[in-house]
Amino acid sequence: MNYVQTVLENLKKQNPNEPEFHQAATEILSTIAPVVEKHPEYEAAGLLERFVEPERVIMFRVPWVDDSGRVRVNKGYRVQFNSAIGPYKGGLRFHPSVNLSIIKFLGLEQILKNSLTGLPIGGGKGGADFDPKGKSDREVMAFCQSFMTELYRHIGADTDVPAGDVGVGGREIGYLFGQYKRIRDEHVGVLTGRGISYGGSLARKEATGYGLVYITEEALNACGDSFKGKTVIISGSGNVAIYACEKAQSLGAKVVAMYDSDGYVYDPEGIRLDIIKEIKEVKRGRIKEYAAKVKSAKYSDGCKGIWTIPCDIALPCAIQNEIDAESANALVKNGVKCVAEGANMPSTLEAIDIFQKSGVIFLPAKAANAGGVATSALEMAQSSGRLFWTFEEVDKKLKSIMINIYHNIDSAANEYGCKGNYVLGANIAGFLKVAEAMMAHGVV
Ligand code: NDP
Ligand code: 2IT
Repeated sequence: MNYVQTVLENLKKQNPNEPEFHQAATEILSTIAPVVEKHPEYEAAGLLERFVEPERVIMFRVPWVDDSGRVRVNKGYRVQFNSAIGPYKGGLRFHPSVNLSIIKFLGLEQILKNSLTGLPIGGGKGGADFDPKGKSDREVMAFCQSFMTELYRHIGADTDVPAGDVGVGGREIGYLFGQYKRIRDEHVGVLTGRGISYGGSLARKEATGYGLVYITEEALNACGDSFKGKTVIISGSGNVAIYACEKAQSLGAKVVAMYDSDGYVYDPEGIRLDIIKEIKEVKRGRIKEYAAKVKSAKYSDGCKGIWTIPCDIALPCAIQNEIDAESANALVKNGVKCVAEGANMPSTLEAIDIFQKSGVIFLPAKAANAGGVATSALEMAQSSGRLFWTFEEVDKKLKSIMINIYHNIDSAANEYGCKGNYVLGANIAGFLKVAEAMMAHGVV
């Protein structure tokens, strides 16, 4: 067994019952093998063993009181995975499915994603098995205050800067920031995705979805194509999905389907995003309501069916492993040309293999959805410099970061003789910078 295989086997043995973490590690380690072979000093320095082991894992009790007066207890997490190139940076996920395996897979991915942005941010991730859905604002506030009452001692503007992810949007960031400020008595950039009135960056809300479409447009342009006139499917109807839809539509695409965790809507006339925003952003409602409001739309229960709708471009923007082999085969059979991941690890390893073997342009999450965290780093820069950039300035920087990421992962793939393999390109380009920094720091 070579070095990479040994590290992966040990990781699986030492971290049993963490299937998502194994999946992300397998994808990464299997593609960086050629780099590791070129650099025997990495093995001598135990670099990979250190790379796959979080620097610190924090797990804590989050007690809070619900509206009926009952005490509830959730599990809170922060995985501070790698700080070689900058302070830990990555979102918080509040969802009942959250466990250590999910937070570790997200943290590991985040290291390489953050490296790809070209900005000085390390990798971290956190969250809780708390479900904000169906809770009152007061319950969400009580939970966020309790969560921060433990988390505050582990984070800081130069140490670890959390942000949003599934279930954590502007409302939750506001409550978390309020509690941090109250405990520490500091108004600093300790969280990103903050409201504009208290130091957030313009365009952060839009950044992940817009960035996804910018990099996809660049990849399409590289083969003489574009979003214009294309039929697009977007899964999810949260923050990433909504702004991916907005930008894709503005480039002339027709988005025909979206979903939430209950089911999907298919609207062959093209999704009316104003109605989706009203349902999701204003009322926190269910996507089913769209079909009641729009005559041309049809609602179906369950999510999987969305991938059987014919499309040119698929943008999975909901959750890990939402596209399995069966769904990938359905997309390919219906002629999909490009799949770009807005969500983290939405395609299983089998699905990725199917896309790549079928010649589909496949843009992996750590490159395709890096626009969110890149704009978070721009928010950090504005906070520490006491600057406030216009929407246009931030959007322009975001676009140029995404275009750079595309060219970096494309060059890395070419350099290693795997033209068009953006999974390999992204892993190698992201890893090299982290490895260089870790080597420079010695054994730490
Ligand atoms: P939101 O909470 O705003 O939206 C999540 C969406 O995914 C909702 O429509 C939700 O439906 C759906 N969803 C969640 N779980 C499932 C499930 N098991 N099956 C089907 N649908 C599901 O989160 P975001 O838009 O912020 O995040 C979406 C994805 O993008 C995640 O993978 C996240 O890690 C990734 N990401 C987010 C970034 C950001 O800046 N926010 C940056 C980079 C990546 P429902 O409401 O019914 O639960
Ligand atoms: O997965 C991600 O990159 C995010 N949820 C955004 C992280 C951030 O710090 O903005």
